[in-house]
Amino acid sequence: MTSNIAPNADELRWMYSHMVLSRAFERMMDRAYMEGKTPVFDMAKGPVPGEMHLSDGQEPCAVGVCVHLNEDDYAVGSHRPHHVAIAKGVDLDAMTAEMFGRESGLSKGRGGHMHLYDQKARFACSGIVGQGIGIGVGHALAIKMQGGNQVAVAWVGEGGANQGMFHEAMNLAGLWKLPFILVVEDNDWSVSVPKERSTAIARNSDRAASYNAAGEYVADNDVWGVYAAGKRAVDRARAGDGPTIIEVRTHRLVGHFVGDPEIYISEEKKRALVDPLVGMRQRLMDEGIIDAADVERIDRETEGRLAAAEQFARSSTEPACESALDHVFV
Ligand SMILES: Cc1ncc(C[n+]2csc(CCOP(=O)(O)OP(=O)(O)O)c2C)c(N)n1
Repeated sequence: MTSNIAPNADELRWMYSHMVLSRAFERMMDRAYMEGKTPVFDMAKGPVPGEMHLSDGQEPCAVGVCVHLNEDDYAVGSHRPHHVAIAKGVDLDAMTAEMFGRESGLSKGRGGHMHLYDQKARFACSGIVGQGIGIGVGHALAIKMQGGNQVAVAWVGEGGANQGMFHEAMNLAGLWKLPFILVVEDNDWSVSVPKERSTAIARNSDRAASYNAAGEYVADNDVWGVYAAGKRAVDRARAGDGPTIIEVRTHRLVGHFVGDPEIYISEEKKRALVDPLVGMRQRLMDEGIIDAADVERIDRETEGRLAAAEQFARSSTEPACESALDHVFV
């Protein structure tokens, strides 16, 4: 959809700095995660145990929508949640500590990277693919029943959009005209299965018509496109006009999980991937929104912020073995 909705300079700087923070966070976690896991990859080893799904390349899907949200709006990420958590303002120290499995983590170290929960930032996510859609629609129903003016947004991969939850939850969101937005991150792959082998229709935004929802398609993983689609969707939701499905054609620049040998993708395809952060930085510099000194300052501040978060996580205590069944459903 063409539009004259465009971000102002402050919004552009906010989106850029959060993309930088998200990318640098992923690079830090990649390094920390791989500690102790080689020479034979063992995901139980090292200071960050378990699986790890990073979001390098998908940052526009998060910042382009979260820039329109307030602290009391709700966000539900997928199993690939860090870019959304960072754009929604989740506590960085507690998020990092959670991924290191420490007591000071968001979920006291019990949840790990796919189960981040921050009540203040109103952020949650789930490792169960597709289930965040139901949680998001639940938030939207609660908003409507309480007469609030907030919106609820959930993010899902294009593979997860084929789960039953997508259809059940979108049906209720449309039926009850809930203030709900679903962002489908089409990164082409569901692990190693390409979209054309999993999905009967080319664009998930076309499915919106079945649910009395609006559909928005963003073809090129750029912040400006996601910003405009996000603005229309949030305005619609706050005005009581019901849900929107936004599909963004995005790319993950890294494997499905850290350690993925990616044998299903050709070197040629990998080389063709375009980094949205590089493109955004260049455009902002060309348009005089930021200069080389700003780029350096933002990088330096980001580095300092992340070093503090990593230090906080590493110096926090691990939960005691006797407490393994505390804070969990048994
Ligand atoms: C219900 C469920 N089925 C299977 C899995 C295993 N799994 C984890 S990620 C994933 C692929 C998800 O693909 P997509 O939704 O496109 O998101 P992407 O990983 O590309 O971001 C699968 C099958 C799971 N976590 N939950």
